[in-house]
Amino acid sequence: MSDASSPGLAAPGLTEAHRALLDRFATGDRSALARVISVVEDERPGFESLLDAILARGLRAARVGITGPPGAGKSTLVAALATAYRARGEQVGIVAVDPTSPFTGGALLGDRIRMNELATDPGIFIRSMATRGARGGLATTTREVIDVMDSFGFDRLLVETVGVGQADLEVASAADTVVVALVPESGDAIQAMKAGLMEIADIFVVNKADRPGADRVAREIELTLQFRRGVTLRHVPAHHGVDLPRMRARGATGTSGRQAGEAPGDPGVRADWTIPVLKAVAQSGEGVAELLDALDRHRAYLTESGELQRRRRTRTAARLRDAVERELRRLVWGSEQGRRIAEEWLDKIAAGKATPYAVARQIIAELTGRLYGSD
Ligand SMILES: Nc1nc2c(ncn2[C@@H]2O[C@H](COP(=O)(O)OP(=O)(O)OP(=O)(O)O)[C@@H](O)[C@H]2O)c(=O)[nH]1
Ligand SMILES: [Mg+2]
Repeated sequence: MSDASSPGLAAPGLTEAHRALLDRFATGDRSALARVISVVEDERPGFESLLDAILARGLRAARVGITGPPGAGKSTLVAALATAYRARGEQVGIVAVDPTSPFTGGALLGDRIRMNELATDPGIFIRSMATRGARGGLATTTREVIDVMDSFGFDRLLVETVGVGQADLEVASAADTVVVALVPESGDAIQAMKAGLMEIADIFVVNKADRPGADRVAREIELTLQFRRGVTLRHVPAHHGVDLPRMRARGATGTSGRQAGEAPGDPGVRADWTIPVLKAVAQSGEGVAELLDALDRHRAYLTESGELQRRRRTRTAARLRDAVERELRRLVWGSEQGRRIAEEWLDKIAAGKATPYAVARQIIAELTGRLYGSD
């Protein structure tokens, strides 16, 4: 890989047009950013080389994901956070992965006005992405668009996604910090647990606390966190000299299972993160300062504990797996030879003389010129 100042060298396959686009991208031209995102999102010819060149510039934004059920107030929270980060002088990128989000004009007029106000701020860039039905497709391109936004140079990236399916969880986990927004409506906390939101949350916000039931939902979440913590603690081996009563006392404040492990050499001390359960009225801005504070504290925790590095590494590993799978798909189905071998073997498979698995190995072996062992 070349250094960031010569992105062209990192991607020899860049077309002239993409090279020019990249130059404009590198100077902070927002229309170039929008264009790059479209190329990546639509997987237009040459998008991989373009991505290579862009990713070679490095990633450094503080990424915050906001997820939760439809209508929980995610966009309202994102708008409030964006405004607050702007007030600190940060450049803010917003990615909304949600077809019904106000960013795409699908919601009430009030939200749209708020978003439009945000959108006229040159320090804020908003991009909404449609949810696609394609198998796995959503998560893949979405994560790449987030990377593109990151490498453009925003200080802060806010990613809104509805927390309903696996793909949404994956998008949320492209963030360094995940905020789960819930509302007081009955059953929300239970739904959140079922949907796997408990596992990915670093911060909970019970939004719409102007409605009845917010305290109850907050308590339910606290209790669930406590319970999970209790279960985790029972597996801590006593002979490591861990001070169980002390840790249990900490666990009672709702410490999650998603923290760095024990500090090496000092098993009694953990770089812990206690998941806060906050209440907010996003519409009026109530509780937003507390959320900002929690986000700052989480950022500090991430860097001090080494957890940020660990999360980035996990993300990179997942990305690498995706990239390898995509390359393999392209190698096989993008080549005349691959398709031809598959075609030739179909009759034999049908006649019971071969299996798809054996043929798959055969195809890869022929295309890569490499023979597998029979193991
Ligand atoms: N009462 C009350 N309403 C709120 C609050 N926050 C947001 N809303 C309203 O709730 C509705 C949904 O808010 P959004 O911010 O669009 O929620 P969302 O989670 O982004 O919704 P989707 O993207 O469609 O899933 C809007 O009408 C908001 O004005 C709040 O704290 N209290
Ligand atoms: Mg929304």
